[in-house]
Amino acid sequence: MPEIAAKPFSFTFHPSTTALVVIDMQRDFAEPGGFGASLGNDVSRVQAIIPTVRRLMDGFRAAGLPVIHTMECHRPDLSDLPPAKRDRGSPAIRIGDPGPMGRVLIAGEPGTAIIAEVAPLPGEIVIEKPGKGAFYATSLSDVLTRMGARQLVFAGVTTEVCVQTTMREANDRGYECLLGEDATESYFVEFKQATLAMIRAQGAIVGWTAMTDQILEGIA
Ligand code: TIU
Repeated sequence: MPEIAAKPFSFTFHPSTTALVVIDMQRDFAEPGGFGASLGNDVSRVQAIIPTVRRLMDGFRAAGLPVIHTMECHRPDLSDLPPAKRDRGSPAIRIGDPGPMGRVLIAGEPGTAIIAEVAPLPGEIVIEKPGKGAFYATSLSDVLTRMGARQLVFAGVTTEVCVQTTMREANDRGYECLLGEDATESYFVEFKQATLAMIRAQGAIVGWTAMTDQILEGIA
């Protein structure tokens, strides 16, 4: 079995059962005026990883391995938006409100779109999700079963919110999960570092972590 040099130890995988899952690389989390900024966050840290995420995606594409994208978003009628989520944090602009990039975090709006540099190619799967985890109220489980996936490599934002939640959901479903250390980002430096550490602690209790160069070397 091929291996990726990872922490806390090598990540073994089979190319025919491995997929990349890119979490929520949306304008709403990376640009001023979006959802992330409305919660009071500095979004520049997210912008900085865009080229690295692109490099990782292109490596999977070149190796003929699937790339799956997720988007955190809600229906225009807000029927999948619990009031508890809408009101949380008393944001300057709430989910569904009109903002500079359209209605915040609503499917089909310009700000909700995936950032152009890391946009899905025709034919790649895009999972729209109303929660932080990508398995809740989505078809992701069925999609992965149909693909025969067993190992999942993760990238995207934010590390301790949607990425970690999804990795934990995937780990509990029996997937072996690896997170790209430099292909994920948080609005909080210390939360990212803590998340990487807690994922790989206790003998990879949630999963593995590795740098993009190591992942690309392993899948090439
Ligand atoms: N606020 C924050 O850190 N993240 C989110 O709300 N969603 C995702 O992580 N995608």
